[in-house]
Amino acid sequence: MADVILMGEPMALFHADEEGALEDVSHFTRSLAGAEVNVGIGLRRLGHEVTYITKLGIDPFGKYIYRALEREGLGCDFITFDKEHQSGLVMKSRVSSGEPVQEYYRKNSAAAYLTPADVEHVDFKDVRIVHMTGILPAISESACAAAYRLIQKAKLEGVYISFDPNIRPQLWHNNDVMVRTLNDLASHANMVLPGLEEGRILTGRSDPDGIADFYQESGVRTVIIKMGSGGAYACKGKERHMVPGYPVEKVVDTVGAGDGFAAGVLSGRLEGLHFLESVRRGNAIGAMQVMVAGDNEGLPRRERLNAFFARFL
Ligand code: KDG
Repeated sequence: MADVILMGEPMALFHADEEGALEDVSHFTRSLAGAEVNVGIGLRRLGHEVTYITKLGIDPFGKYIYRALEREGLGCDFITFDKEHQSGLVMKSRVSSGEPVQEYYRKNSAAAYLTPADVEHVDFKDVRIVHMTGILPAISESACAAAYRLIQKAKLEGVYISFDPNIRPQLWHNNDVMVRTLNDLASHANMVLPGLEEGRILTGRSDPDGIADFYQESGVRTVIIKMGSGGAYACKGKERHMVPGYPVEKVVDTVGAGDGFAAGVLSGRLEGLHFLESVRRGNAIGAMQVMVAGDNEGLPRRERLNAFFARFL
């Protein structure tokens, strides 16, 4: 079985070929998106085995996504096709610096029909990490129930649980429900990876120490707060460290940076790196991801990662 299990909604991404408002662009390039997919790709490129659980529509996008996941080497045994619902799509504007606009077409998508039954037969033998984001529970009640079931099973099996809140307010019908659900899911995790702004929204605390206290008081041992170019505030038990980020020549597109960070931290854990080394690797991969367009195109294989670190020796 795999080192890591991920469950989420992969989407076909239509990325504008030119800058400008999405309604003014005529040509788009298709690629792959989805927070959990990005983490899975990042881990695979570093040589780790990943099982990915989802539901796709039997449509050209679903078939494209399935093939792309196979090509990246993700384990697809727990991907099922749904005859009645379509695969999710996302359109993304092209920017030459910073945050693009993302427009989702994912309501009632096949993945929204994931249920707890979809995780019932997943084999946890040799699995070391379950990584989850706050996107899956946002897409439907049954997907949220599936997320809870996966966490419950991981806990029963003694598997390490990592949780990235990845808040998407536009996918929730109610802000209070979003905050309550994400904090409750987080409280079951061994490690929580909020961005600073996300942490503020979810905890009502403004500073990194307050955010870390909030999650640690709910039982989470490791909290790493992502601070963009500033690096990450890494808290494990009583240890707290600011781990500086890496300089980036140009921030082309910020999407996928947090997923790259998670892939770095999780791969470090799988390889037995010291906690702070893992956080450094997370910072490095986050920096590499923001320097290119695309949601996962900047996630490095081992040689590129080593070459990146070598620049700072
Ligand atoms: O974290 C980046 C992903 O979230 C992106 O690839 C797609 O926005 C997306 C989503 O909701 O999955």
